Amino acid sequence: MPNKSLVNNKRKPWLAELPALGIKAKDLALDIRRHFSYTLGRDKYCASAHYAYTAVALTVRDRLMERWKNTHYAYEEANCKRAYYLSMEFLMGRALSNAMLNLGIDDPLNETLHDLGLDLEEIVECEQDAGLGNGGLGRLAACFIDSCATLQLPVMGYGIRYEYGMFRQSIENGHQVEEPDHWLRNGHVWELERPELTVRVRFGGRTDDYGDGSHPRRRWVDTQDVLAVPYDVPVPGYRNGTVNTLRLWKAVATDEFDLQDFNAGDYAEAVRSKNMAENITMVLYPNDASENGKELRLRQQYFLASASLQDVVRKWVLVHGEDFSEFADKNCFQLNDTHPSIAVAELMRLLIDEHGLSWDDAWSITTRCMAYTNHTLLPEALEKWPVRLFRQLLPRLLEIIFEINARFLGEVASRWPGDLDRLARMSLIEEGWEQQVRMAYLAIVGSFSVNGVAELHSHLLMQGLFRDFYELWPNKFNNKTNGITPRRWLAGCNPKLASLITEAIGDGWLTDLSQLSRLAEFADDSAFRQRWREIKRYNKERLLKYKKAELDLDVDLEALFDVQVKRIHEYKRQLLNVLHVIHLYDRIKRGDTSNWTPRCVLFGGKAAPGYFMAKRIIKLINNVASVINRDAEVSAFLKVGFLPNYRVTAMEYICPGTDLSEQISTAGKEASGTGNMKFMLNGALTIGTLDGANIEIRQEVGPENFFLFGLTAEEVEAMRSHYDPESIINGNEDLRRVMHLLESGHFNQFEPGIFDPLIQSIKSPSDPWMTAADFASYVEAQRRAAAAYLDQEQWTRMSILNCAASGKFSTDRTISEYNRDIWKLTPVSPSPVGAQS
Ligand code: B1N
Repeated sequence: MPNKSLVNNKRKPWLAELPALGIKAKDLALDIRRHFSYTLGRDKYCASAHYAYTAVALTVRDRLMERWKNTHYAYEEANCKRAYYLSMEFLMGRALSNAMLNLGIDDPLNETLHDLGLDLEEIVECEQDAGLGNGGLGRLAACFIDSCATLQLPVMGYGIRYEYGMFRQSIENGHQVEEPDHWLRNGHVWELERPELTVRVRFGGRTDDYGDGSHPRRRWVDTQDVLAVPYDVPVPGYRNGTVNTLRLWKAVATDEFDLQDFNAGDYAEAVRSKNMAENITMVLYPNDASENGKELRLRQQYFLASASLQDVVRKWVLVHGEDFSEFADKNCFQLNDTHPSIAVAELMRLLIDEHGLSWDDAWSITTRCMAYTNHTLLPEALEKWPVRLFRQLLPRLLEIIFEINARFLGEVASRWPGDLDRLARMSLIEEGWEQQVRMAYLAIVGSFSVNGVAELHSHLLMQGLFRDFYELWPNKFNNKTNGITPRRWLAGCNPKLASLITEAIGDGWLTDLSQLSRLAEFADDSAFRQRWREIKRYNKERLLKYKKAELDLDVDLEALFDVQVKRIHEYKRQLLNVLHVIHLYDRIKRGDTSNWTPRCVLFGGKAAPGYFMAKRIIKLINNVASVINRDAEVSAFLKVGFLPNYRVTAMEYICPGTDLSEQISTAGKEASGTGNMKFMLNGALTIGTLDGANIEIRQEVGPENFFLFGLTAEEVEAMRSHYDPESIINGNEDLRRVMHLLESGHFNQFEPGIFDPLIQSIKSPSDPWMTAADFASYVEAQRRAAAAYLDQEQWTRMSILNCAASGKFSTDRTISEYNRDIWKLTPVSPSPVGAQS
């Protein structure tokens, strides 16, 4: 424990425990006013909602603080094994309502705010999203640490405190425009700076030998160092007294860095080098499931890995001295994709260079405490770093990687003598015009566990991408199907549905989502169905109201709300959805509208700023929407909207109001998906391919409650060699007409040619996403969905059954499996607040 000397010191009364803070409405009211006046120094002339929000947040934070401390004490005293979730992204969203819910002070606080004349909705809206992630991978990390706290597992998140999170998206003339997200501008009440825990991270320089002949040692010298300052964010468990920690690192220049130049009179140079250092944590790379490939990104990765490992190792040494014999029994690092996988080499460096361990001891420790999760099979997302860049930026780590590789290839050679192809395939170093380090292989070789994020995905890893490694170490590989936290994604975002469910089956589902299965019997209760429908309708209205400013659509609440929100990516096939929308438009214009189901098709999602095709898809969606929405003849049948700036908070409004969830990626490409789970939990039906976790969703809910279409992953691969989209288009009258409308420029009358790249990609025999191949079966599945929706009683039944079958997709289940199979931690309960006073 860092401040050992301060603990149990009876002569320091200022360290004595405080009595617990009250959580009654009157206690809360007093604290809110106290923070407003004394902490923030505001008065009756400053009635701004922002300061009211801050005062409320501080009042809630105080209650977290005491539980946070008790949790810390409990872990120290239990001397327990711990796990660390290393991730370049934590897409946390807002914290206030979540903290209120998890602390169980939502009711008294609502009452307080009402008494104080404050509007809760308005207060909550003052909070910026902590958008420190791109999409599924970052949000998964956030759901994971929520579940770890709820399960009382001693797990800490380690990430980066980006000054600028995910960019804000606006739409101008149908195009995406990016604006910087300076989310810290008005302060961030949920973080606690801990400068006393600052560590030093090294870059550049060179290596040399020292030590004597019998003990040759390597060292890393002449480095340019950067300081890593931790900012801790509390992560409350659900009503259990546990508050875990998310530790985010900020890069700060060292003092000597600028002093040298400053004293030499070169002020500008001094500031420049300061900026260089502090640039490391300036901005989140906005690419989802694709490579970033920039030097600054590698700096970020090493910065995270090194700071986090140093933090853990320093604490270890404080308690155990230089005895690392039990380190691997007490610590486990879960690598969120390859982004932090340099941690494998960094732990070796720390143990060998800084703590004098032998290679073999260090390797034994490293490979017993690292575990790697893969999140994608897409080749463009598999990280490779040029050896040249490594040598320049991290020379000592490159040496270690070469040594790991030499020993590893020795092992491969002795298992498969003479198999040179295999050696080349499995080498951590890819040869070619430029040598590259294969980060996924480094992660696999350095870890005792490798997992995928859904059954199909893990299967494809073992049989495809990582087949050679699976043959060598079959027991390393496992599956952990993703999940979502039911606190944020049902209790928090859909309070009306949550109360109805609790009324029906009790509130056990909040921490044991499998209990939702008991809802199934209510599917046959027509009064229950009626209430279910009314809530869905209310949530649709709420969704439209939330987006009213940007989405000036006059939508019938009885219409089928058909929603696809996620990152814009070709493999996710927003294009296929647009083709279907154009097909519906074409039918309406032809007068083919008998038994029509009115629809409101909503899209949302950000395109990586450098991803041309994705940005063009956004433009197409907006142009198609504008043609359709302006056509009075179409109005009663179809509306189309693009929801700008999709983010965590937007999804909290969107998923409760959705009827039909679009999960239509090319089979084999979406590792898991998690949006699919959020929709299902909130009673949407899915139209989807057999991809990622869709397969398990369909298994859980039954094929009769899922609109399946499209080729399987196997069929996709089998079709590649003879894929002929032109003949598919010519053979399908519906698709032929849709392509004709597109090609005739109907949606870009004054912007000639802008959609040609999209049209060409659909028509190309090498279209990796095979959009045309799935069109007919997609349209047919959409017909089934539309027909099903006409029977509202039946649809509601299916909606209830979807929610009832979603229990598997809680991150509580996912995290229990990580813990059972990989981390093997014992839960620890802190003592209740005030117990020591
Ligand atoms: O991770 C999610 C999955 O549910 C999604 O299917 C998957 O696409 C997503 C590089 C990624 N995979 N890879 C990334 C993100 C940022 C980056 O810089 C890759 N994201 C996923 C959770 O398992």
